Amino acid sequence: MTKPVTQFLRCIPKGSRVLLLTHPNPDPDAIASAYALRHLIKEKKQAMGTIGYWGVVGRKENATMLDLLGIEMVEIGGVDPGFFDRIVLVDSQPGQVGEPLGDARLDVIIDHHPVKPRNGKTRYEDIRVNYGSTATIVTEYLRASGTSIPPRVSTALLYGIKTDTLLLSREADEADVSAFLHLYPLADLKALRRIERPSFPLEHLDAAARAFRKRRVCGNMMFLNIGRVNNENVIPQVADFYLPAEEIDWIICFGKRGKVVYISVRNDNRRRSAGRAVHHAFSDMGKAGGHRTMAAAILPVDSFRDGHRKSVTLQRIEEVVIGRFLDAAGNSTAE
Ligand SMILES: [Mn+2]
Repeated sequence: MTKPVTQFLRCIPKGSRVLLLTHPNPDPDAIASAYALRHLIKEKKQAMGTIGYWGVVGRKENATMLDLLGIEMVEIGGVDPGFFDRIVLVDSQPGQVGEPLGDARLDVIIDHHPVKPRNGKTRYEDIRVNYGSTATIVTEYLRASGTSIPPRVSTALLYGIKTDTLLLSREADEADVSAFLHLYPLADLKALRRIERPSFPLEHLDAAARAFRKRRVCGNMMFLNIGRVNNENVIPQVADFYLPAEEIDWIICFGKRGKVVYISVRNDNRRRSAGRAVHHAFSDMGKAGGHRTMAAAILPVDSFRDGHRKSVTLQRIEEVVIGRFLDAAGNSTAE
């Protein structure tokens, strides 16, 4: 039987231009998989890969990952799919991708999520639902093709596997463990530590403390209004910081920078999806979406306007965020 990596590489013409597309609001697994495939097709096919994403790269960890490993991604809103000879979708399947590419063809899908029924033909699909991460599949491609894995690529893949499997404690397959062991000695562990434990600037701690004093708790949800910020990264960081709070399953943290309101949502409660709640609550106002346990929205301040009133106050933002989120989450028991 032909090896999967051989079948994949057959779909990539020599010297071609390839769009490596992640899902919306890409997580480390999606980013790492696209980044490592970019390396593979460059080595094997002299092909030029561009990593495309849409939505939000919200977490400080993800931003640090891009920064430290020198991973470049482009927002696909500004990309013409016609420019590319091939489009490869990683860590996702159409339907999860949404509409921004219109009906552009997909040539390859590499994923580990449950198979979604759909129309549309591809050249090659490798969907392994028993795997804990797409990074594991891509690691196997690199190994099977005899491609060397540089430290940056190993570090990205290792981080992808770690986050998607919660350090091999969730839905991990033997293949994930094997990929992990292969990558571990090749990775830059110092960089990995810096990605996993981004430093917490003192002004972020200040903002966290202020927001906590004015917290609003509704059942198992805690709303934290950070107010005006100079750097929107503080918002997801504070949301992560308070998530372990006792009796709290949800953190909804928000703030305003210039003419934009940023909202980060985290949840511990695996029965409900943060991404769905955020999408439901805010998608008519701006960008909104995410995953089961973490989600984000980026909304123009103007979308908070109250009829004829000229300015949008922080108080108004808080009321809208809390009101809409409680509605969306179907929880009306406010404290
Ligand atoms: Mn994944």
